Amino acid sequence: MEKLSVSMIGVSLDLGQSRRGVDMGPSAIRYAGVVERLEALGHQITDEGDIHINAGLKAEKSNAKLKNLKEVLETNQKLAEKVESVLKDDRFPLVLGGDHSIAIGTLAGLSTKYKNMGVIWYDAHADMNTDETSPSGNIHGMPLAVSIGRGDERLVNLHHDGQKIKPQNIVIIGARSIDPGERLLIKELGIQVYTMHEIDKYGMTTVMQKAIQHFEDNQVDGVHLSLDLDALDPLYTPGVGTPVPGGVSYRESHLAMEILEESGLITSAELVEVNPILDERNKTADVAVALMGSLFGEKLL
Ligand code: B3U
Ligand code: MN
Ligand code: MN
Repeated sequence: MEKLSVSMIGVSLDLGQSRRGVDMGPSAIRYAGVVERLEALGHQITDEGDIHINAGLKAEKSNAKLKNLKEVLETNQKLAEKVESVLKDDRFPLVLGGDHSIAIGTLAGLSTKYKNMGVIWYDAHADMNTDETSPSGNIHGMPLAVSIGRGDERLVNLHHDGQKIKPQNIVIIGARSIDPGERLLIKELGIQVYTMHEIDKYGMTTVMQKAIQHFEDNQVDGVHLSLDLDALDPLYTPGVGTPVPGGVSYRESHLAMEILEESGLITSAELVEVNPILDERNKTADVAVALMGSLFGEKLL
């Protein structure tokens, strides 16, 4: 692949869900050597540092349907602005979370440049709840719905008004925990979802080829990879807030990243939900960095 100029942005937000610790994700991923790994491949990396959150340990949880809305909005606004400025400098945004609510800001920033962007949502969950369908009130279960214009208007209109990505440009891979409201929305909008069933039945190669074909058919102008580490089986990535058994394997995930790299389509990426407190010796961050190696062009021979 061509050598990229990458801007790495950490977002130490853990208020989009209920278990503390995922705010330390960016540190854990840095500690696992992400910069060294990508530099060894010839890319130029600028670490932009972390976006800070104006909240102490006692964040406001009063709105049970949208927990910590204020902090999540503030952080995502800053992230959207940062992503937009990175794109203006013609650099590749690599965002390190934090919980998955930060995808709201990432996608808002990306949508200032990409008007027909594809999104790979690699996740055990669909993250398509709204404040009305969410069983938890956790905003990290809502970013895909928000980005297509569904849910609370303060989230939907972040950075600029309305829909940030088109539902037909989304491909969800690895899903195995989908709530009733999410299922209805997926059906209503005809979102492409490759659950564990399709991965088991057809294999990861076919699934990724179908996803790539779908993006090519839609003539997307970029593809964002949103990589939730809970897509993998907890055997490989135990350090996540909501582990779900029966996930994607380590090998399948490397293969998925390699196929994406070969496609040459990826124009931005984010890694989310790494929680060092729940992890075993930084195992999950190590896997995240190894997968970035494959996504950015690492080859065995
Ligand atoms: N779908 C559930 C659980 C969940 C979503 N994302 C994660 N967990 N990581 C919810 O709360 O919306
Ligand atoms: Mn997620
Ligand atoms: Mn998830």
